[in-house]
Amino acid sequence: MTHEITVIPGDGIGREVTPAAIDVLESLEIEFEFVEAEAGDAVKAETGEPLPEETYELAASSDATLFGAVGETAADVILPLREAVDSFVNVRPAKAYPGVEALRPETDLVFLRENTEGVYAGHEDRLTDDVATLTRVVTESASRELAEFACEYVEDNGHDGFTTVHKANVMQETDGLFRDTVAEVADENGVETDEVLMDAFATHVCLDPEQFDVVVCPNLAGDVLSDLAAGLVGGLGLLPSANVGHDRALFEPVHGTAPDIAGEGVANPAATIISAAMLVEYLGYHEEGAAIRKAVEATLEEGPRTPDLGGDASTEDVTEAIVDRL
Ligand code: GGG
Repeated sequence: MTHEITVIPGDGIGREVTPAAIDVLESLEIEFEFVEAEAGDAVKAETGEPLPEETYELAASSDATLFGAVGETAADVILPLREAVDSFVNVRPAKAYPGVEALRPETDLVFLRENTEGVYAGHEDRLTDDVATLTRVVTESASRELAEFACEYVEDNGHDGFTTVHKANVMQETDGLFRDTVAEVADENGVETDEVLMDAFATHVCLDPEQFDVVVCPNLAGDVLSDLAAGLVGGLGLLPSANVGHDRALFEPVHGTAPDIAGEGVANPAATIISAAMLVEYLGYHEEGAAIRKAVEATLEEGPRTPDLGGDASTEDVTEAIVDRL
């Protein structure tokens, strides 16, 4: 069986780390057909359109999508692409690896981020020169769907329960609805939960990350707090993600385009390659996914490493080492 995978490298280091992940996928004994599509800042500069219709349609119809990174056009590209794959949750594991210098080497977290609404729902207006507004949307149905996924996720992956992160003491209606719905679903499913205000979470996760495991949170909080967790484990080059929908999914590193190093060939491919591991696991190839993870972990521990991790290897060197280990 051949799996059709849409590949959207995007901009900046997205164009360097995506081919690295393809090299890894091509070294597996799985049949893929990769269809490359454009989106992002460069294609907008060329055509005026950041997300060509063809790219949207490909993501909406292929078995899975591998996405690199976009910069200024994030709202015009990644948000519609998540809609194209009907994604309701963004799974973002943030874990420290042996051999990688980390502020908190004991960190091992998984963020389950609501992926359709909150302040990312797109209801933003410029009313006057002085006033801009944003409507924050939270629905019972999206909160319920996320919570149901979280209950299944903790059961399937052997976790004891999850922590809900919110700011319901200030955003009483929106995060109040989010918090209450998530608690209700956990209760219906017999899953243990606790809850923490998102500002307190930011402090506690820095001081003692081990007290958290699976973290369920609204959209913006999940985006920001997972980047914070990247700081605890050694950097954004290590965080993969899966945008999971009902029938398809899109996989991307958590990092952006990294304009400071783009074009130098030294971007860390680990986040995208682990995202590729999540992709093959999503397609049902668990042994292959585990093998990719093992090869990445061995390479992080023994080298070669890219400069963000203190090494002097190139993206290609690291990718080759991972493929060799596979
Ligand atoms: N691959 C990740 C990427 O391009 N990130 C840009 C970004 O700003 N993403 C916002 C989001 O994840 O919601």
